[in-house]
Amino acid sequence: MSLSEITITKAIIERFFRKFIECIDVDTAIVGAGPAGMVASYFLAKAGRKVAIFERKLSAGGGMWGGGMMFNEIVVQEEGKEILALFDIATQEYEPGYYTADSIEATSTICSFATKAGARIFNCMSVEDVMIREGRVIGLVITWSPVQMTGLHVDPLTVTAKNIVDATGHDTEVLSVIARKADIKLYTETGKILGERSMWADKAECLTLENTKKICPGVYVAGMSANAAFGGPRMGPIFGGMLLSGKRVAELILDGG
Ligand code: 48F
Repeated sequence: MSLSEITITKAIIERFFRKFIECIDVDTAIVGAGPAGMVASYFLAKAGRKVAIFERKLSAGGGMWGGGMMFNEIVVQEEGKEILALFDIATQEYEPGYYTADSIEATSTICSFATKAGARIFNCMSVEDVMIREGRVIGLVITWSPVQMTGLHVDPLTVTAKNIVDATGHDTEVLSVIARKADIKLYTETGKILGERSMWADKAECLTLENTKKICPGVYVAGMSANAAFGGPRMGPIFGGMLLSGKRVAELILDGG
């Protein structure tokens, strides 16, 4: 049988749009496919929720591929190791309480579990704005990342979601747009984004979990974005907090809290 380029083209276009149209109204829309966003999507999809992640970059995985300073190993503590074990990711004890994992195995495996559980990841799509009705964030405004990167004057499209998770990492991009454009007070001390503090791994790992919560009507924060929102420190290449935060935000959404 000879292959037709036109059939290949039609297959990609039709199958992509079928996938995309199923995700323009979802239970949970997650912004950012870093470790926190991907773990959250896995637990939500596994529980039967319709969940889509919008990721700016070509690859899912955020800051986990590069380990620490591009040495592609990550460190997790005991609780983080338990999450990696759920995904069958190998860990090795370094010293009591410190475990290492290959960052490529960890990132690719979590991505695989999430997508096989039914989470849809839309890569090369950037969230540039939100939709708000009666004080609640009800959706996201999305565009192709290359459109943003090249500054083309093209209007975006929209998706709606019952729950939105800002898992955009250090930059808290969803919250930043809410803070800039809407009169919504965030559930922080000042009602605004408090901003990330300097490195303190021990404190940051605990706070990441504490700070994983609803931040305003319709929106949760997870991962580094949670710490940045609530003024917590960064933690560097220890990833247990990110993984646990992803699981926690999924639990909160499933509990409706
Ligand atoms: O930064 P990232 O990995 O966030 P995370 O899950 O994990 C943080 C750690 O990687 C590390 C750390 C912990 O040890 O400090 O930094 O909290 O992943 C965030 C993802 O969000 C994407 C971005 O490309 C990255 O892959 N992203 C950010 N803004 C947008 C976005 C946006 N506006 N639209 C779509 N994707």
